[in-house]
Amino acid sequence: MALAREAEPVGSLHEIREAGLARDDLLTIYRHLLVTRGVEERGHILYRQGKIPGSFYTGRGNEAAAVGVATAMGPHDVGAPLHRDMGVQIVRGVEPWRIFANYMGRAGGPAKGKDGNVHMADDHLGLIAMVSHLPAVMPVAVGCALAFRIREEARVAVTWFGDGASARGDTHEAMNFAGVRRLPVVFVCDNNHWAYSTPSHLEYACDRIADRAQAYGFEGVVVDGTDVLAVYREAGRAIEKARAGGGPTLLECETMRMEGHAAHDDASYVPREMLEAWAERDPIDRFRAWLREHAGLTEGEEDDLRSDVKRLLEDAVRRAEESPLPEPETALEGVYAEPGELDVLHFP
Ligand SMILES: Cc1ncc(C[n+]2csc(CCOP(=O)(O)OP(=O)(O)O)c2C)c(N)n1
Repeated sequence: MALAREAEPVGSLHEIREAGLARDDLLTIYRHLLVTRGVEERGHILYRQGKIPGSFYTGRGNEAAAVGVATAMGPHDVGAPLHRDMGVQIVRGVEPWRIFANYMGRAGGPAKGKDGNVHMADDHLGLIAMVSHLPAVMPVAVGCALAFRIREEARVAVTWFGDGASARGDTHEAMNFAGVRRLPVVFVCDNNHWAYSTPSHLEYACDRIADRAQAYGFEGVVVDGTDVLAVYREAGRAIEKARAGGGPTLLECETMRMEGHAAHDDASYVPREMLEAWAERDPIDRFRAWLREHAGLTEGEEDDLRSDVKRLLEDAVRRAEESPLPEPETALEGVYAEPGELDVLHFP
């Protein structure tokens, strides 16, 4: 029996207005979804052209989960998104050209050419860089939440992890400590049903990963991660609850990894019927249909939006390719934070 609360879908425009979103905000969310997918599609082309070293990851299928949560964050909150959460980078304001530059190891990327793919962060936008040992970032986000508590700042930390990462010790330690101290942190699980080639039933034995929240002393919620508005509403509730002193929430976004683990993986171990069923619930198609039905999205508006995004991405690729590779003598710059950088609010 599941212990976590199962979130309802969002029905009407009225309901979403109550949750604080005007029509323009809805169009911005749609734009963010399109940019998120567009960045990853363009990136994949650059990868195939041999312009991106290393590997290439996408979050196809997870766009609504990432964009929905990030839209609910406040400007001074911090987030630690992972490799399926490009939408968080986009919503927080990382310009696409800098993402392409990061992919290509150029000096203009957030990692300034010192790291590649989605290993990037802009601390001025409240973003913490991911590392490959995925849930290792969760105690870091909990540490941010503890700092907010000690400094009496009304800020919240949001930290993402996958179904596979949920089995690691760092996840337990982060959630236990956050629960004990009732810290202002939201744990977001992107449950995309696969951890590389390992399916859910070989990863955890409870019904829902969010069921575990009860054992840590806080609320667990499961939301359809392909429904951007439901994700926004539930993330908003969790974030504002944390800000008000109500402690952590574990929000499990149910999604599907629609592509291989990374570009080198054809995901032949994933049943085709499973992919076909989830393709029917494509998050961008779903939101477009909702906007047409409930917010009067017209074809003209959609065309304008799409050509605007296309232009943005073309300019972004051009600008990233113009960005130089880093100079060797900059290798040690920015590796450690300077004391003066440690204690500043974002968006000062
Ligand atoms: C400690 C550790 N073990 C293995 C890996 C290799 N690895 C990277 S991502 C991944 C799967 C992670 O699965 P999940 O947490 O469900 O996230 P997903 O990739 O499905 O979004 C693996 C095995 C790693 N990066 N770190």
